[in-house]
Amino acid sequence: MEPMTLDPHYDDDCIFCKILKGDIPSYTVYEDNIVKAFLDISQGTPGHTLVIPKTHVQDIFAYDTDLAAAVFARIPKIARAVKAADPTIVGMNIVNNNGKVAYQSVFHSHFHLVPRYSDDDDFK
Ligand code: DGP
Repeated sequence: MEPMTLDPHYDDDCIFCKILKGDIPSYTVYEDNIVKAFLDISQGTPGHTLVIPKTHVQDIFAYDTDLAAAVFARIPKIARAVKAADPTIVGMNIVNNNGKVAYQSVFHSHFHLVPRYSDDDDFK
């Protein structure tokens, strides 16, 4: 696949665009020319990370094919890096909500990487 260049556009009312512009601080986990990964402000489990495209895309329905391919290709790599950071991570939920009815609360597409631990309550 040819390396993709991104000509980002931002929505002035979008919290995640503000994070991309550096107007709101975030704890960056990974970043390149296409995506930024940062810790979710509300940690479902320790290490809960959000992966977002570095341009405003409202939801899964709004991606063009090239950007979708570039973003999706990065998710396993970032998931592996999060998992490698802590040997007690034994699994991971990857969640993507689209639309209010599907519990999307920030309307800039994002993928939740939620690490799972062997002592998570669910597994006791
Ligand atoms: P969702 O419900 O799928 O749209 O998830 C949105 C997530 O975004 C939610 O888990 C909390 C997180 N979030 C909202 N505002 C901020 C913020 O300002 N900084 C960070 N790091 N995360 C945020």
